[in-house]
Amino acid sequence: MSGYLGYLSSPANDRFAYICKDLKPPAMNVNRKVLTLDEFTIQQLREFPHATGELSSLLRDIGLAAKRVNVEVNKAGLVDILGDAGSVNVQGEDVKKLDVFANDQFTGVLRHGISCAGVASEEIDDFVAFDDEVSKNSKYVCLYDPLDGSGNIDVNVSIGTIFSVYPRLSPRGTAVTREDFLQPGVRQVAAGYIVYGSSTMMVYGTRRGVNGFTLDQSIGEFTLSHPDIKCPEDGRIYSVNHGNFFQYEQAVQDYIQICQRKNKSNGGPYTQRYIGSMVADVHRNLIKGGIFMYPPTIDKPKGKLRLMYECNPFAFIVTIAGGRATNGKIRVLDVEPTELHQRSSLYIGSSKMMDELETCLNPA
Ligand code: P6P
Repeated sequence: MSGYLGYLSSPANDRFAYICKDLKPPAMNVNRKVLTLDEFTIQQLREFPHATGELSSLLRDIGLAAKRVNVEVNKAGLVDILGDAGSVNVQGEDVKKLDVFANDQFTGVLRHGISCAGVASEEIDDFVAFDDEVSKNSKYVCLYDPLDGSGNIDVNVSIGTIFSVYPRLSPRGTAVTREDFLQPGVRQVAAGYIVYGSSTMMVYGTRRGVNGFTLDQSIGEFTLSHPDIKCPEDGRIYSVNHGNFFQYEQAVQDYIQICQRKNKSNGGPYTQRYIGSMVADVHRNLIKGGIFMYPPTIDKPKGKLRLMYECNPFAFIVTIAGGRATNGKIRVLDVEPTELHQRSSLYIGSSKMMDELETCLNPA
């Protein structure tokens, strides 16, 4: 008897017995090779024999810090047991605010790596020049928001880390300078984020593309789960804080109402989705298609989000993936920064949705 035996019930009840003739047993994918982040970055490096490996090493460092942060974020719900920030935990250690803890993790791995000469962080007033010889001779600087949306932790909403990598401008062997950090986003060599959500994912883009890695807790490694991410050209999700509607300029109100009026006959209906955690909102739109907006408001006329470590990294990733990002006037990536923590308005997402938005913002 050839074929693949399906069910086999007791002889007394052959109603459930069937024999699928000529079906091959499903191919047992017993050893599907799942690339870890380390393997992927090394594979990418092998394809560029002249590369120094410093960027690959930096990305692996970020992955290590992200795994450490993930452990603490997952415990955050237990803060009452572990003690709130400022208290002392059962090991007698001072419990830090999670964003301070996250900042320490990313700063620590980068300081002790071989690729980063200095950092700037949402948690630190000024940039930090690493002063040991190896770091001073390193090629890159890194800017990050170590734990964006941390206000959502105590209600168990997804939060994230956002990072941006630039080649330094100052000579290697010297301490980095402010100019190394105040570069337009178009000069980034890599940017990415970690979303600590229903699963923990690290997504990063280089000029070769955007790839997503999901943390496999069973082996403690980020594994390639979303190769070559492309931002859908169109979408039906718009993300904006409606609570600020009457603070937005008229053109933004007009676009929001275009979204609200979408139906089956004009490319809709659209759905409004706003988590209030940028990493979660932009990640969803990157995967499913959509537009995320944080326009200027009366209270925040320059916008709320930070240019260097929120807007620029996402603008780089989404642009590499085929989408677009502007501040309402020009590409975010082309903004010449003047301050480390300067704010920017942000419109980012699927190119066709950005086209329609721009008919409102910049009518012909
Ligand atoms: P609002 C979180 O505080 C954050 O910086 C982003 O992650 C998020 O997109 C935005 O602020 C939400 O701001 O004013 O809508 O609550």
